[in-house]
Amino acid sequence: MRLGAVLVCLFLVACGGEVMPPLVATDIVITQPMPGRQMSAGYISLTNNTNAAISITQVVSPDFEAVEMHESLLEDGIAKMRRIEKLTIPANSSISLERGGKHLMLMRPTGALQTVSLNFYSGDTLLLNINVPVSRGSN
Ligand SMILES: [Cu+2]
Repeated sequence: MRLGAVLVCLFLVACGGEVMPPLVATDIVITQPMPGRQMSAGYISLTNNTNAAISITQVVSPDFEAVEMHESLLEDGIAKMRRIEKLTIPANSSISLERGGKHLMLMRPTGALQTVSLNFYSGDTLLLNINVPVSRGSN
């Protein structure tokens, strides 16, 4: 009966009229630029609260001259990364950009990095804007 009560509560919360944003970013880490290189990496979890897949096709930041979406891969035992054109988050699911996997590559900072603003687009549509402090560690 205990489980039944919990399920009822969840159902009430879900139907409580609170509208969830379609796309939510959590666990955001923007690294300090690697020593001697004008590049930071961005790690983030993205949750799609809608019933349709969301595809991010571009990420733009006023704090960097260029932002690319990358994925890491092993080729003949050598770690490499390549650019990906879009990042798809399936309906009602989350994806994680993390070390050794998909990530954001933030190139050529336009000033001293303290807080980074990131805008996620699908085509011309702005899906999400976040502002996050840069982490203190170098990775
Ligand atoms: Cu990269």
